[in-house]
Amino acid sequence: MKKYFLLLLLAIVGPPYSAQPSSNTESPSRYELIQGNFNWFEAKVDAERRGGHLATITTQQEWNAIRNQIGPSQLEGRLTWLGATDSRIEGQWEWITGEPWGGFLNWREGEPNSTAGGVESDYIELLQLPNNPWNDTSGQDRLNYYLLERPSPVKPTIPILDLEFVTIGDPGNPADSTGYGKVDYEYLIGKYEVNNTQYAAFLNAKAKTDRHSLYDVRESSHNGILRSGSSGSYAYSVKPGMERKPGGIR
Ligand SMILES: [Ca+2]
Ligand SMILES: [Ca+2]
Ligand SMILES: [Ca+2]
Repeated sequence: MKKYFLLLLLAIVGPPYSAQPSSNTESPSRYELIQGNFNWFEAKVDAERRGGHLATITTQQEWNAIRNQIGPSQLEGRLTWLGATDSRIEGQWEWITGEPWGGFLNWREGEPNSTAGGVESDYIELLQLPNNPWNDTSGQDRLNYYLLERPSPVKPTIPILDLEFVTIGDPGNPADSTGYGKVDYEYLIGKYEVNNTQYAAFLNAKAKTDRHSLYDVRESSHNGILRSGSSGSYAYSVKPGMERKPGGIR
């Protein structure tokens, strides 16, 4: 019974990770404009030295996140290197991280045009224009900025983005002989049990202040998840050996 209650709560509160890569303010910024004097190759090395890479903009959501974090006016005032090239096969653009190409494209009209003054254009810069359309240019150009992307601060060991839910219909069903079981509305419930690793990630995302009592204190001595810290900064970790056991439950 309890288990279903937890899953139901999970369904109500929503999956732990919505698409908000830039909303985490506790770690160094996910995206940063780095100022200097770089050709593309120097910018790439500098980004790696800082523990990141030249930014890859693979979705509209990511571009929105970058603009939110850095500020459109900051970006639009600058020529900025990105982490993409067609140097291996002319015309076949690739992100330097190997992420799939084509989920988001922002070429300026007429670009990519493959050459600039007779020089191969195999590298992408963000242009100094509204919404920063892309231009292919020579990697030897010297720009004063590149866009640094750091790895996501949250790296769940088990993917929890893809939780599957099923709709529970039949609103207004009668209660069973215990008096429970009646629900007056349609709702979603997790299709599979979540395990402790997933549930701890959920708690870390949603229960720093545990307003909804998502962590069951009464069962803390024998469930699979430990809580430390104080309200507002609670942190949750999985007890060794309990990682794949059903979440939140002993
Ligand atoms: Ca990226
Ligand atoms: Ca090219
Ligand atoms: Ca061009």
